[in-house]
Amino acid sequence: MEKKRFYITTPIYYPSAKLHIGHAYCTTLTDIFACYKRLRGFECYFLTGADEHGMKIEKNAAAAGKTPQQFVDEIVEGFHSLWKLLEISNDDFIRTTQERHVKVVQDVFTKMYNKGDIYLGKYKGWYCTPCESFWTDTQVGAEHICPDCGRPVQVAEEEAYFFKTSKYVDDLLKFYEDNSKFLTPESRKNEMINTFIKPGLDDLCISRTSFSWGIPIRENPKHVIYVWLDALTNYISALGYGSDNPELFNKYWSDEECEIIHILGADITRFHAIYWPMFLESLGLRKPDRELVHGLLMMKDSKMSKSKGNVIDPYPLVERYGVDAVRYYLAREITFGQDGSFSPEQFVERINADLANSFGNLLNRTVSMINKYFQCVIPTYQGQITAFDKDLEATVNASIKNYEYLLDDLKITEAITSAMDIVYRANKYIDETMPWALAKDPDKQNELASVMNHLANAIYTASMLLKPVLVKASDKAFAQLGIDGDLLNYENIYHFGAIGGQTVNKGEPLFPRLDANIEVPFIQDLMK
Ligand code: ME8
Repeated sequence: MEKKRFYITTPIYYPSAKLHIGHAYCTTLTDIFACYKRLRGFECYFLTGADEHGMKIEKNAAAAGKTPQQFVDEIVEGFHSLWKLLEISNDDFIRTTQERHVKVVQDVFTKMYNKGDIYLGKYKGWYCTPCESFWTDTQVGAEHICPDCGRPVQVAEEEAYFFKTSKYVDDLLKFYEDNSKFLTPESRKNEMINTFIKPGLDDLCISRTSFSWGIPIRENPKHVIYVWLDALTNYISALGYGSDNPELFNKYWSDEECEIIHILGADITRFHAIYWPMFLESLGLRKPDRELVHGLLMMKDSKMSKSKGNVIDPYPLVERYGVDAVRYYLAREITFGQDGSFSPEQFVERINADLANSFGNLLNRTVSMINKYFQCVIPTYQGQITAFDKDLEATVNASIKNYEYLLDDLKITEAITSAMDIVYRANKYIDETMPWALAKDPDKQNELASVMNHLANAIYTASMLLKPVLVKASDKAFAQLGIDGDLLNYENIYHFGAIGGQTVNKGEPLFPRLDANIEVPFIQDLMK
Protein backbone atom coordinates (compact mmCIF):
# COMPACT_ATOMS: atom_id res chain seq x y z
CA MET A 1 0.00 0.00 0.00
CA GLU A 2 1.39 3.39 -0.92
CA LYS A 3 1.67 5.73 2.02
CA LYS A 4 0.04 9.14 2.02
CA ARG A 5 2.85 11.42 3.07
CA PHE A 6 6.57 11.54 2.47
CA TYR A 7 9.51 12.75 4.48
CA ILE A 8 12.57 12.84 2.29
CA THR A 9 16.08 13.89 3.21
CA THR A 10 19.57 14.39 1.82
CA PRO A 11 22.69 13.99 3.95
CA ILE A 12 23.65 17.18 5.72
CA TYR A 13 26.92 18.23 4.06
CA TYR A 14 30.07 19.41 5.81
CA PRO A 15 30.74 23.11 5.36
CA SER A 16 34.45 22.42 5.59
CA ALA A 17 34.78 23.66 2.01
CA LYS A 18 32.57 24.58 -0.96
CA LEU A 19 30.10 22.02 -2.26
CA HIS A 20 30.98 20.22 -5.47
CA ILE A 21 29.00 18.46 -8.20
CA GLY A 22 28.67 15.28 -6.07
CA HIS A 23 26.69 17.14 -3.42
CA ALA A 24 24.65 18.85 -6.13
CA TYR A 25 23.95 15.40 -7.59
CA CYS A 26 22.46 14.00 -4.40
CA THR A 27 20.39 17.09 -3.63
CA THR A 28 19.09 17.35 -7.19
CA LEU A 29 18.01 13.73 -7.30
CA THR A 30 16.28 14.08 -3.95
CA ASP A 31 14.56 17.22 -5.19
CA ILE A 32 13.33 15.46 -8.32
CA PHE A 33 11.72 12.83 -6.18
CA ALA A 34 10.13 15.39 -3.84
CA CYS A 35 8.79 17.40 -6.81
CA TYR A 36 7.34 14.24 -8.31
CA LYS A 37 5.49 13.37 -5.11
CA ARG A 38 4.09 16.88 -4.83
CA LEU A 39 3.08 16.84 -8.50
CA ARG A 40 1.12 13.67 -7.77
CA GLY A 41 -0.67 15.49 -4.96
CA PHE A 42 1.11 13.94 -1.96
CA GLU A 43 2.27 15.92 1.02
CA CYS A 44 6.02 15.85 1.06
CA TYR A 45 8.47 17.35 3.51
CA PHE A 46 11.97 17.74 2.15
CA LEU A 47 14.95 18.39 4.41
CA THR A 48 18.56 19.22 3.70
CA GLY A 49 21.17 21.02 5.76
CA ALA A 50 24.71 21.42 7.04
CA ASP A 51 26.77 19.30 9.42
CA GLU A 52 28.82 21.99 11.08
CA HIS A 53 30.83 20.48 13.91
CA GLY A 54 34.09 18.56 14.09
CA MET A 55 37.82 18.80 14.15
CA LYS A 56 38.24 19.44 10.45
CA ILE A 57 36.02 22.49 10.51
CA GLU A 58 37.74 23.77 13.66
CA LYS A 59 41.09 23.48 11.88
CA ASN A 60 40.00 24.93 8.56
CA ALA A 61 38.50 27.89 10.40
CA ALA A 62 41.72 28.47 12.34
CA ALA A 63 43.73 28.28 9.12
CA ALA A 64 41.42 30.90 7.60
CA GLY A 65 41.81 33.12 10.69
CA LYS A 66 38.11 32.84 11.53
CA THR A 67 36.04 31.48 14.37
CA PRO A 68 34.40 28.16 13.46
CA GLN A 69 30.99 29.82 13.53
CA GLN A 70 32.06 32.66 11.20
CA PHE A 71 33.69 30.10 8.94
CA VAL A 72 30.63 27.86 8.63
CA ASP A 73 28.26 30.83 8.34
CA GLU A 74 30.07 31.94 5.20
CA ILE A 75 30.22 28.51 3.62
CA VAL A 76 26.60 27.75 4.42
CA GLU A 77 25.61 30.97 2.62
CA GLY A 78 27.12 29.29 -0.44
CA PHE A 79 24.97 26.18 0.15
CA HIS A 80 21.86 28.35 0.09
CA SER A 81 22.89 30.13 -3.12
CA LEU A 82 23.64 26.84 -4.84
CA TRP A 83 20.30 25.31 -3.85
CA LYS A 84 18.50 28.43 -5.02
CA LEU A 85 20.29 28.32 -8.35
CA LEU A 86 19.42 24.63 -8.77
CA GLU A 87 15.78 25.40 -7.86
CA ILE A 88 15.87 23.00 -4.91
CA SER A 89 12.49 22.95 -3.18
CA ASN A 90 13.52 21.96 0.35
CA ASP A 91 11.03 22.80 3.09
CA ASP A 92 13.66 23.27 5.77
CA PHE A 93 17.40 23.60 6.13
CA ILE A 94 18.88 22.30 9.37
CA ARG A 95 22.22 23.46 10.74
CA THR A 96 23.72 21.41 13.53
CA THR A 97 24.83 24.58 15.32
CA GLN A 98 21.22 25.70 15.70
CA GLU A 99 19.81 25.62 19.19
CA ARG A 100 16.86 23.46 18.10
CA HIS A 101 19.36 20.77 17.13
CA VAL A 102 21.92 21.12 19.95
CA LYS A 103 19.29 20.62 22.64
CA VAL A 104 17.87 17.50 21.00
CA VAL A 105 21.32 15.92 20.64
CA GLN A 106 22.04 16.53 24.31
CA ASP A 107 18.65 15.06 25.27
CA VAL A 108 19.26 12.05 23.04
CA PHE A 109 22.61 11.42 24.73
CA THR A 110 21.00 11.66 28.19
CA LYS A 111 18.21 9.26 27.21
CA MET A 112 20.62 6.67 25.86
CA TYR A 113 22.96 7.12 28.79
CA ASN A 114 20.17 6.68 31.34
CA LYS A 115 19.05 3.58 29.50
CA GLY A 116 22.50 2.06 29.90
CA ASP A 117 23.31 2.14 26.16
CA ILE A 118 26.30 4.47 26.59
CA TYR A 119 29.36 3.96 28.76
CA LEU A 120 32.64 5.75 29.43
CA GLY A 121 35.70 3.95 28.04
CA LYS A 122 38.99 4.65 26.30
CA TYR A 123 39.42 5.59 22.65
CA LYS A 124 42.65 4.38 21.11
CA GLY A 125 43.98 5.82 17.89
CA TRP A 126 46.88 7.45 16.07
CA TYR A 127 47.67 10.80 17.66
CA CYS A 128 49.59 13.73 16.22
CA THR A 129 50.84 15.81 19.12
CA PRO A 130 51.56 19.10 17.27
CA CYS A 131 48.15 18.96 15.59
CA GLU A 132 46.40 17.65 18.73
CA SER A 133 44.44 15.26 16.52
CA PHE A 134 43.48 11.61 16.42
CA TRP A 135 43.54 9.80 13.07
CA THR A 136 42.32 6.40 11.89
CA ASP A 137 44.43 3.59 10.38
CA THR A 138 43.40 4.55 6.86
CA GLN A 139 44.15 8.19 7.43
CA VAL A 140 47.72 7.61 8.64
CA GLY A 141 48.44 4.93 6.03
CA ALA A 142 51.23 2.39 6.19
CA GLU A 143 53.84 5.05 7.03
CA HIS A 144 51.89 6.31 10.06
CA ILE A 145 52.10 9.93 9.02
CA CYS A 146 49.71 12.70 10.08
CA PRO A 147 47.57 13.55 7.02
CA ASP A 148 47.62 17.22 8.03
CA CYS A 149 51.23 18.07 8.85
CA GLY A 150 53.12 15.01 7.57
CA ARG A 151 54.85 14.31 10.90
CA PRO A 152 54.90 10.80 12.43
CA VAL A 153 51.97 9.88 14.66
CA GLN A 154 51.90 7.76 17.83
CA VAL A 155 49.33 5.43 19.33
CA ALA A 156 47.49 7.25 22.12
CA GLU A 157 44.40 6.87 24.24
CA GLU A 158 41.77 9.28 25.43
CA GLU A 159 38.68 8.93 27.57
CA ALA A 160 35.54 8.67 25.44
CA TYR A 161 31.90 7.60 25.56
CA PHE A 162 30.82 4.57 23.56
CA PHE A 163 27.46 3.38 22.26
CA LYS A 164 26.81 -0.32 22.87
CA THR A 165 26.21 -1.54 19.35
CA SER A 166 26.30 -5.20 20.41
CA LYS A 167 22.99 -4.74 22.22
CA TYR A 168 21.21 -3.89 18.96
CA VAL A 169 22.78 -6.18 16.36
CA ASP A 170 20.06 -8.84 16.50
CA ASP A 171 17.34 -6.24 16.25
CA LEU A 172 19.09 -4.74 13.21
CA LEU A 173 19.42 -8.05 11.40
CA LYS A 174 15.76 -8.83 12.01
CA PHE A 175 14.84 -5.37 10.77
CA TYR A 176 16.77 -6.01 7.54
CA GLU A 177 15.02 -9.31 7.15
CA ASP A 178 11.52 -7.94 7.72
CA ASN A 179 12.05 -4.90 5.53
CA SER A 180 13.58 -6.04 2.30
CA LYS A 181 13.26 -2.59 0.71
CA PHE A 182 14.91 -0.72 3.57
CA LEU A 183 18.34 -0.55 2.00
CA THR A 184 18.72 -0.39 -1.75
CA PRO A 185 20.47 -1.28 -3.98
CA GLU A 186 20.35 -4.78 -2.46
CA SER A 187 24.14 -5.14 -2.80
CA ARG A 188 24.55 -2.50 -0.10
CA LYS A 189 22.73 -4.63 2.42
CA ASN A 190 25.00 -7.58 1.74
CA GLU A 191 27.99 -5.29 2.08
CA MET A 192 26.76 -4.11 5.50
CA ILE A 193 26.22 -7.65 6.71
CA ASN A 194 29.37 -9.24 5.31
CA THR A 195 31.86 -6.41 5.74
CA PHE A 196 30.77 -4.86 9.00
CA ILE A 197 28.27 -6.89 10.98
CA LYS A 198 29.46 -10.48 10.55
CA PRO A 199 33.15 -9.82 11.39
CA GLY A 200 31.87 -8.24 14.64
CA LEU A 201 30.96 -4.61 15.20
CA ASP A 202 32.97 -2.53 17.63
CA ASP A 203 31.09 -0.28 19.98
CA LEU A 204 30.85 3.18 18.46
CA CYS A 205 32.89 6.02 19.90
CA ILE A 206 30.54 8.98 20.30
CA SER A 207 32.58 11.59 22.15
CA ARG A 208 35.95 13.34 22.01
CA THR A 209 37.99 15.54 24.31
CA SER A 210 40.74 16.41 21.83
CA PHE A 211 38.83 19.26 20.17
CA SER A 212 36.05 21.54 21.32
CA TRP A 213 34.00 22.47 18.22
CA GLY A 214 31.06 20.23 18.96
CA ILE A 215 28.04 19.80 21.19
CA PRO A 216 29.14 19.47 24.82
CA ILE A 217 27.80 16.53 26.78
CA ARG A 218 25.71 17.98 29.62
CA GLU A 219 26.76 15.27 32.06
CA ASN A 220 30.49 15.77 31.36
CA PRO A 221 31.15 18.98 29.38
CA LYS A 222 34.81 18.39 28.67
CA HIS A 223 33.52 15.90 26.07
CA VAL A 224 31.91 16.94 22.82
CA ILE A 225 29.61 14.59 20.94
CA TYR A 226 31.47 13.04 18.07
CA VAL A 227 30.16 13.55 14.55
CA TRP A 228 27.70 10.77 13.75
CA LEU A 229 25.40 10.88 16.76
CA ASP A 230 25.27 14.64 16.28
CA ALA A 231 24.80 14.47 12.51
CA LEU A 232 22.22 11.67 12.21
CA THR A 233 20.01 13.23 14.87
CA ASN A 234 19.33 16.08 12.41
CA TYR A 235 16.65 13.97 10.75
CA ILE A 236 14.50 14.16 13.87
CA SER A 237 15.64 17.42 15.47
CA ALA A 238 14.54 19.29 12.33
CA LEU A 239 11.02 17.96 12.87
CA GLY A 240 10.94 19.15 16.48
CA TYR A 241 11.49 15.79 18.19
CA GLY A 242 11.31 16.21 21.96
CA SER A 243 10.51 19.94 21.64
CA ASP A 244 7.46 21.97 22.72
CA ASN A 245 6.32 21.89 19.15
CA PRO A 246 6.44 18.29 17.92
CA GLU A 247 3.70 18.75 15.31
CA LEU A 248 5.96 18.04 12.34
CA PHE A 249 7.60 15.14 14.14
CA ASN A 250 4.22 13.54 14.79
CA LYS A 251 3.13 14.08 11.21
CA TYR A 252 6.31 13.08 9.36
CA TRP A 253 8.00 10.62 11.70
CA SER A 254 5.75 8.95 14.27
CA ASP A 255 2.80 8.54 11.96
CA GLU A 256 3.11 5.26 10.05
CA GLU A 257 1.12 6.81 7.20
CA CYS A 258 4.22 8.80 6.39
CA GLU A 259 6.97 7.16 4.37
CA ILE A 260 10.44 8.15 5.52
CA ILE A 261 13.14 8.11 2.85
CA HIS A 262 16.81 8.97 3.32
CA ILE A 263 18.91 9.48 0.20
CA LEU A 264 22.66 9.26 0.67
CA GLY A 265 25.94 8.44 -0.99
CA ALA A 266 27.73 5.11 -0.84
CA ASP A 267 30.45 6.64 1.38
CA ILE A 268 28.13 7.03 4.37
CA THR A 269 25.95 3.95 4.07
CA ARG A 270 27.43 2.30 7.16
CA PHE A 271 26.41 5.14 9.45
CA HIS A 272 22.89 5.34 8.07
CA ALA A 273 22.21 1.65 7.69
CA ILE A 274 23.82 0.34 10.87
CA TYR A 275 24.11 3.01 13.56
CA TRP A 276 21.08 5.13 12.75
CA PRO A 277 18.54 2.27 13.12
CA MET A 278 20.32 1.30 16.35
CA PHE A 279 20.08 4.82 17.75
CA LEU A 280 16.41 4.93 16.86
CA GLU A 281 15.77 1.56 18.48
CA SER A 282 17.54 2.78 21.60
CA LEU A 283 15.28 5.85 21.65
CA GLY A 284 12.17 3.72 21.07
CA LEU A 285 11.51 5.43 17.75
CA ARG A 286 10.38 4.09 14.44
CA LYS A 287 13.00 3.46 11.76
CA PRO A 288 13.01 4.91 8.23
CA ASP A 289 11.20 3.01 5.48
CA ARG A 290 13.89 3.38 2.89
CA GLU A 291 17.49 4.32 2.52
CA LEU A 292 18.48 4.79 -1.05
CA VAL A 293 22.17 4.73 -1.74
CA HIS A 294 23.36 6.56 -4.81
CA GLY A 295 26.72 6.00 -6.46
CA LEU A 296 29.66 8.35 -6.42
CA LEU A 297 30.66 10.53 -9.30
CA MET A 298 34.06 10.03 -10.75
CA MET A 299 35.97 12.28 -13.06
CA LYS A 300 37.43 10.44 -16.03
CA ASP A 301 37.96 7.14 -14.22
CA SER A 302 39.21 8.50 -10.93
CA LYS A 303 37.18 9.60 -7.94
CA MET A 304 36.73 13.32 -7.82
CA SER A 305 38.93 14.47 -5.04
CA LYS A 306 39.70 17.81 -3.62
CA SER A 307 43.43 17.13 -3.51
CA LYS A 308 43.52 16.20 -7.18
CA GLY A 309 41.80 19.48 -8.02
CA ASN A 310 39.40 17.68 -10.35
CA VAL A 311 36.26 18.63 -8.48
CA ILE A 312 33.64 20.29 -10.63
CA ASP A 313 32.08 23.45 -9.30
CA PRO A 314 28.34 23.17 -9.93
CA TYR A 315 27.65 26.89 -9.51
CA PRO A 316 29.22 28.22 -12.72
CA LEU A 317 28.12 25.06 -14.52
CA VAL A 318 24.47 25.89 -13.80
CA GLU A 319 25.00 29.58 -14.49
CA ARG A 320 26.46 28.83 -17.91
CA TYR A 321 24.34 25.96 -19.12
CA GLY A 322 21.10 26.40 -17.19
CA VAL A 323 19.45 24.62 -14.32
CA ASP A 324 17.41 22.26 -16.49
CA ALA A 325 20.41 21.04 -18.48
CA VAL A 326 22.36 20.23 -15.32
CA ARG A 327 19.41 18.60 -13.55
CA TYR A 328 18.61 16.53 -16.62
CA TYR A 329 22.18 15.43 -17.15
CA LEU A 330 22.61 14.31 -13.54
CA ALA A 331 19.36 12.38 -13.45
CA ARG A 332 19.48 10.85 -16.91
CA GLU A 333 23.13 10.18 -17.63
CA ILE A 334 24.10 8.60 -14.33
CA THR A 335 21.98 5.58 -13.52
CA PHE A 336 20.66 6.19 -10.03
CA GLY A 337 22.28 3.70 -7.67
CA GLN A 338 25.42 3.15 -9.75
CA ASP A 339 28.69 5.04 -9.79
CA GLY A 340 28.96 7.48 -12.64
CA SER A 341 31.23 10.01 -14.15
CA PHE A 342 30.95 13.58 -15.19
CA SER A 343 32.31 14.08 -18.64
CA PRO A 344 32.04 17.36 -20.55
CA GLU A 345 31.71 15.47 -23.84
CA GLN A 346 28.81 13.38 -22.55
CA PHE A 347 27.20 16.48 -21.10
CA VAL A 348 27.16 18.23 -24.50
CA GLU A 349 26.05 15.08 -26.30
CA ARG A 350 23.24 14.32 -23.89
CA ILE A 351 21.85 17.84 -23.75
CA ASN A 352 22.03 18.34 -27.51
CA ALA A 353 20.54 14.94 -28.37
CA ASP A 354 17.75 14.75 -25.80
CA LEU A 355 16.86 18.31 -24.99
CA ALA A 356 17.82 20.48 -27.96
CA ASN A 357 17.23 18.05 -30.87
CA SER A 358 14.41 15.95 -29.43
CA PHE A 359 12.33 17.76 -26.83
CA GLY A 360 12.99 21.38 -27.81
CA ASN A 361 12.77 20.67 -31.51
CA LEU A 362 9.52 18.73 -31.16
CA LEU A 363 7.88 21.69 -29.43
CA ASN A 364 9.32 24.14 -31.91
CA ARG A 365 8.16 22.22 -34.96
CA THR A 366 4.71 21.58 -33.51
CA VAL A 367 4.06 25.18 -32.51
CA SER A 368 5.29 26.41 -35.91
CA MET A 369 2.95 24.03 -37.73
CA ILE A 370 -0.05 24.98 -35.59
CA ASN A 371 0.77 28.62 -36.32
CA LYS A 372 1.00 28.01 -40.00
CA TYR A 373 -1.83 25.56 -40.61
CA PHE A 374 -4.37 26.50 -37.92
CA GLN A 375 -3.79 30.18 -37.21
CA CYS A 376 -2.20 29.50 -33.86
CA VAL A 377 -5.11 27.47 -32.42
CA ILE A 378 -4.62 23.81 -31.43
CA PRO A 379 -7.36 21.75 -33.16
CA THR A 380 -9.65 19.85 -30.78
CA TYR A 381 -9.39 16.13 -30.23
CA GLN A 382 -11.49 13.96 -32.54
CA GLY A 383 -10.40 10.45 -31.62
CA GLN A 384 -7.92 8.19 -33.33
CA ILE A 385 -8.14 8.88 -37.03
CA THR A 386 -5.17 6.85 -38.23
CA ALA A 387 -3.14 3.89 -37.04
CA PHE A 388 -0.36 6.37 -36.28
CA ASP A 389 -2.66 8.28 -33.91
CA LYS A 390 -3.55 5.05 -32.20
CA ASP A 391 0.04 4.05 -31.80
CA LEU A 392 1.10 7.44 -30.45
CA GLU A 393 -1.69 7.40 -27.86
CA ALA A 394 -0.74 3.89 -26.82
CA THR A 395 2.87 4.99 -26.31
CA VAL A 396 1.79 8.00 -24.25
CA ASN A 397 -0.47 5.95 -22.00
CA ALA A 398 2.08 3.18 -21.53
CA SER A 399 4.79 5.72 -20.75
CA ILE A 400 2.70 7.36 -18.03
CA LYS A 401 2.12 4.00 -16.36
CA ASN A 402 5.74 3.00 -16.62
CA TYR A 403 7.00 6.34 -15.40
CA GLU A 404 4.80 6.25 -12.31
CA TYR A 405 5.69 2.67 -11.50
CA LEU A 406 9.40 3.42 -11.80
CA LEU A 407 9.42 6.72 -9.94
CA ASP A 408 7.32 5.34 -7.11
CA ASP A 409 10.19 2.93 -6.66
CA LEU A 410 12.74 5.77 -6.87
CA LYS A 411 14.07 4.57 -10.23
CA ILE A 412 14.62 8.09 -11.43
CA THR A 413 16.84 7.45 -14.46
CA GLU A 414 14.57 4.78 -15.91
CA ALA A 415 11.47 6.91 -15.27
CA ILE A 416 12.95 9.80 -17.27
CA THR A 417 13.73 7.44 -20.10
CA SER A 418 10.12 6.43 -20.09
CA ALA A 419 8.97 10.06 -20.30
CA MET A 420 11.41 10.66 -23.16
CA ASP A 421 9.91 7.71 -25.06
CA ILE A 422 6.92 9.97 -25.71
CA VAL A 423 9.20 12.62 -27.19
CA TYR A 424 11.01 10.15 -29.44
CA ARG A 425 7.74 8.55 -30.53
CA ALA A 426 6.19 11.96 -31.29
CA ASN A 427 9.16 13.01 -33.43
CA LYS A 428 8.85 9.76 -35.36
CA TYR A 429 5.10 10.39 -35.69
CA ILE A 430 5.85 13.66 -37.51
CA ASP A 431 8.05 11.80 -39.99
CA GLU A 432 5.37 9.14 -40.46
CA THR A 433 2.37 11.44 -40.86
CA MET A 434 4.19 14.08 -42.92
CA PRO A 435 1.96 17.03 -42.00
CA TRP A 436 3.54 19.22 -44.72
CA ALA A 437 2.15 16.79 -47.31
CA LEU A 438 -1.28 16.59 -45.60
CA ALA A 439 -1.43 20.41 -45.65
CA LYS A 440 -1.33 20.40 -49.44
CA ASP A 441 -4.24 17.99 -49.78
CA PRO A 442 -7.72 19.54 -49.22
CA ASP A 443 -9.15 16.07 -48.41
CA LYS A 444 -6.69 15.54 -45.59
CA GLN A 445 -7.46 18.57 -43.45
CA ASN A 446 -9.17 16.46 -40.83
CA GLU A 447 -6.18 14.20 -40.59
CA LEU A 448 -3.84 17.18 -40.35
CA ALA A 449 -5.92 18.60 -37.49
CA SER A 450 -5.72 15.28 -35.70
CA VAL A 451 -1.95 15.17 -36.13
CA MET A 452 -1.57 18.63 -34.59
CA ASN A 453 -3.84 17.72 -31.73
CA HIS A 454 -1.98 14.50 -31.05
CA LEU A 455 1.35 16.28 -31.06
CA ALA A 456 0.14 18.94 -28.64
CA ASN A 457 -1.24 16.30 -26.30
CA ALA A 458 1.94 14.24 -26.46
CA ILE A 459 4.12 17.28 -25.67
CA TYR A 460 1.78 18.23 -22.86
CA THR A 461 2.13 14.80 -21.24
CA ALA A 462 5.90 14.63 -21.73
CA SER A 463 6.31 18.12 -20.24
CA MET A 464 4.24 17.13 -17.23
CA LEU A 465 6.24 13.95 -16.64
CA LEU A 466 9.52 15.83 -17.05
CA LYS A 467 8.47 18.72 -14.82
CA PRO A 468 10.25 17.45 -11.69
CA VAL A 469 13.48 17.47 -13.71
CA LEU A 470 13.01 20.31 -16.19
CA VAL A 471 11.65 22.78 -13.70
CA LYS A 472 11.81 25.75 -16.07
CA ALA A 473 11.50 24.26 -19.55
CA SER A 474 8.27 22.40 -18.76
CA ASP A 475 6.57 25.64 -17.79
CA LYS A 476 7.91 27.28 -20.92
CA ALA A 477 6.50 24.43 -23.00
CA PHE A 478 3.09 24.83 -21.32
CA ALA A 479 3.23 28.57 -22.00
CA GLN A 480 4.08 28.04 -25.67
CA LEU A 481 1.15 25.64 -25.98
CA GLY A 482 -1.15 28.13 -24.23
CA ILE A 483 -1.84 25.67 -21.42
CA ASP A 484 -2.82 27.08 -18.04
CA GLY A 485 -5.37 26.79 -15.21
CA ASP A 486 -6.68 23.33 -14.37
CA LEU A 487 -4.75 21.76 -17.18
CA LEU A 488 -1.60 22.28 -15.16
CA ASN A 489 -2.91 19.58 -12.80
CA TYR A 490 -1.18 16.27 -13.32
CA GLU A 491 -4.39 14.19 -13.41
CA ASN A 492 -5.38 15.65 -16.76
CA ILE A 493 -2.67 13.73 -18.55
CA TYR A 494 -4.74 10.59 -17.99
CA HIS A 495 -7.23 11.89 -20.57
CA PHE A 496 -5.52 11.95 -23.90
CA GLY A 497 -7.19 14.77 -25.81
CA ALA A 498 -7.49 17.12 -22.85
CA ILE A 499 -5.54 19.64 -24.89
CA GLY A 500 -7.31 21.38 -27.79
CA GLY A 501 -8.59 24.89 -28.46
CA GLN A 502 -5.63 26.70 -26.86
CA THR A 503 -3.78 29.45 -28.66
CA VAL A 504 -0.10 28.74 -29.03
CA ASN A 505 2.61 31.35 -28.56
CA LYS A 506 5.83 30.63 -30.34
CA GLY A 507 8.79 31.38 -28.11
CA GLU A 508 12.53 31.04 -27.98
CA PRO A 509 13.92 27.51 -28.50
CA LEU A 510 13.83 25.72 -25.11
CA PHE A 511 17.40 24.46 -25.38
CA PRO A 512 19.95 26.13 -27.58
CA ARG A 513 22.50 23.64 -28.91
CA LEU A 514 25.67 23.55 -26.84
CA ASP A 515 29.04 24.08 -28.43
CA ALA A 516 31.12 20.90 -28.47
CA ASN A 517 33.99 22.59 -26.61
CA ILE A 518 32.34 23.62 -23.40
CA GLU A 519 34.40 24.81 -20.50
CA VAL A 520 33.97 22.87 -17.30
CA PRO A 521 34.59 24.85 -14.16
CA PHE A 522 36.75 23.13 -11.56
CA ILE A 523 37.04 24.09 -7.96
CA GLN A 524 40.71 24.84 -7.79
CA ASP A 525 40.92 26.35 -4.40
CA LEU A 526 38.26 24.91 -2.19
CA MET A 527 39.19 26.94 0.82
CA LYS A 528 38.19 30.26 -0.70
O1 ME8 B 1 29.46 12.79 4.90
N1 ME8 B 1 29.74 11.76 -5.94
O2 ME8 B 1 29.08 15.04 4.52
P1 ME8 B 1 29.80 15.29 3.12
C1 ME8 B 1 28.45 11.75 -5.56
N2 ME8 B 1 28.26 15.35 6.98
N3 ME8 B 1 28.03 12.21 -4.38
C2 ME8 B 1 28.93 12.72 -3.55
C3 ME8 B 1 30.31 12.78 -3.88
C4 ME8 B 1 30.71 12.27 -5.16
N4 ME8 B 1 31.95 12.27 -5.60
N5 ME8 B 1 30.95 13.34 -2.85
C5 ME8 B 1 29.99 13.63 -1.90
C6 ME8 B 1 29.03 13.89 5.25
N6 ME8 B 1 28.79 13.27 -2.33
C7 ME8 B 1 28.26 14.01 6.54
C8 ME8 B 1 26.85 13.49 6.31
S1 ME8 B 1 24.39 12.92 7.16
C9 ME8 B 1 23.65 12.69 8.63
C10 ME8 B 1 26.01 13.48 7.55
C11 ME8 B 1 27.49 13.40 -1.61
O3 ME8 B 1 29.84 16.76 2.93
C12 ME8 B 1 26.95 12.03 -1.23
O4 ME8 B 1 25.56 12.12 -1.06
O5 ME8 B 1 31.07 14.52 3.05
C13 ME8 B 1 27.66 11.78 0.08
O6 ME8 B 1 27.04 10.77 0.86
C14 ME8 B 1 27.58 13.14 0.72
O7 ME8 B 1 27.73 14.06 -0.38
C15 ME8 B 1 28.67 13.34 1.76
O8 ME8 B 1 28.76 14.71 2.07
